[in-house]
Amino acid sequence: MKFKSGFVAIIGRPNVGKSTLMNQVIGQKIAIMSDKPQTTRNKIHGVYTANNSQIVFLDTPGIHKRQSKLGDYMNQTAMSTLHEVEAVLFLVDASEGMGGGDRFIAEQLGSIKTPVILVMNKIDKIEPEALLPMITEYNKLHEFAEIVPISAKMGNNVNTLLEQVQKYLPEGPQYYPDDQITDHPEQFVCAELIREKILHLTREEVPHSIAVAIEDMSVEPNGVVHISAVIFVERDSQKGIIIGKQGALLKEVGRRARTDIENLLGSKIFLELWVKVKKDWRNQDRVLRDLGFHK
Ligand code: GDP
Ligand code: K
Ligand code: MG
Repeated sequence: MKFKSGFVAIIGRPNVGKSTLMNQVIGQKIAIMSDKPQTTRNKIHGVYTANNSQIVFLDTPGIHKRQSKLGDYMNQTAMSTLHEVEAVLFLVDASEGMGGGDRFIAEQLGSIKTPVILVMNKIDKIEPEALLPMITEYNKLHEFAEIVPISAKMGNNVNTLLEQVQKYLPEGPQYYPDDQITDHPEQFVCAELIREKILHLTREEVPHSIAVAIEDMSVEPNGVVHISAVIFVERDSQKGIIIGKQGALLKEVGRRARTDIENLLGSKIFLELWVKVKKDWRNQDRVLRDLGFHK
């Protein structure tokens, strides 16, 4: 039997469970999760190697209606990715029914020839009878290659989904070794872990205006990894929120992030966090580039 491999994109509006699915498949916390929308901005590659095949997953940032240059960038990235992959997983939240965001994405799919698998997630929250009418609705918008109901959280039917995906892989090389699950630099994952902690610990108004950049990551002679990270916010008031009373919130962010990063790297770390105000960073192309959003 020849080895099969290929790239597969995961798309869907915020909070349908893309990161949860990725984590369920890959089995390690790589894609970050939060109840707040838009926590995943960059593509995250997860690699699943099994059954003489390898699937390289791209957790694409959401396809959104235009809001800012960052929104535009995310749309472009997401759409161009869809042409380059072997299959697209379009995730929807079966417990909520079709919403405007789902419809918007389904309409964008019209222009691509790549097979799209409709993945109806969160079936643990619904009665099975609720699926059929929803499938009928979705079928009106696009000709899906497959329709697979799953629970990413519980793991139900996720193996079936993987088998379906494997059908669409061409013969190809093993791109990554068996034990490699991501090709992103560790710095990116560290920044995402820090951002995740902030999102969990702050209120609604802050998350959309933050970005985390790793300024320095170096191993000291005693083996401790020294990481210096800057948290960018748009307003002084947000800086105050993130720092918290007598630095309490920032300390807690650091404590939680350090635990996760130490697990990830398997070594002791020293984490230094700075908060800087960078006005309107979301609309400045250069700043976006500085933060690693390459066009
Ligand atoms: P993303 O924005 O599409 O990446 O969504 P996330 O993976 O961050 O998930 C958003 C929320 O939905 C989280 O609270 C998840 O725990 C929850 N969630 C994801 N998949 C499932 C599922 O299969 N069942 C249930 N009940 N909750 C889920
Ligand atoms: K999310
Ligand atoms: Mg996500």
